[in-house]
Amino acid sequence: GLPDVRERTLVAIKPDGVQRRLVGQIIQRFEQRGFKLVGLKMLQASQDVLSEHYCNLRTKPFYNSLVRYMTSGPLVVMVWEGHNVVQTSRTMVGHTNPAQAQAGTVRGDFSIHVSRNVIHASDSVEGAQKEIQLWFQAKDLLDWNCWDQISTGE
Ligand code: DGI
Repeated sequence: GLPDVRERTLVAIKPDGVQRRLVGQIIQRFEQRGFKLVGLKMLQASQDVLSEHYCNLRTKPFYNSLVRYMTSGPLVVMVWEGHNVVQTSRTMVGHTNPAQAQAGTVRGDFSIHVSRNVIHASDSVEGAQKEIQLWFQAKDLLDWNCWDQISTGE
């Protein structure tokens, strides 16, 4: 059958990634891999959105410090589209704990501690759908097609 090229995932560069000027390098990895950027914004997250985003972690001992970190500065939140993008993005991001993340992954290349691990990516197709709805309005996701050739209109 045909691959599902319309699968989407939510990726967020966390405040430490923005502070450390890693935005360009991270976006480059996703473009280079072949995924399509369909949504992008920079924002300072509210506690409300984060408590929804991390609702499965509310009982964890690190939850309060996680929310403090995630609201401490701007995030760059993106939606990427393409075949198998959810699973491939998780592989590109690497293990939650940077100490166990492979070199070549974002976390394995740019971080050393689980509480400052630079990037988020949805962990399942269903999770991605929920997260995309939480962070984006449908009108802010753009459905664009690759040009076969550049048309100048002249
Ligand atoms: O999907 P992930 O971000 O890889 O992992 P997750 O959903 O289990 O946890 C969400 C975030 O919570 C993770 O990126 C960093 C933080 N976190 C997870 N486990 C720990 C943690 N933070 C601290 N300080 N200690 C932890 O054990």
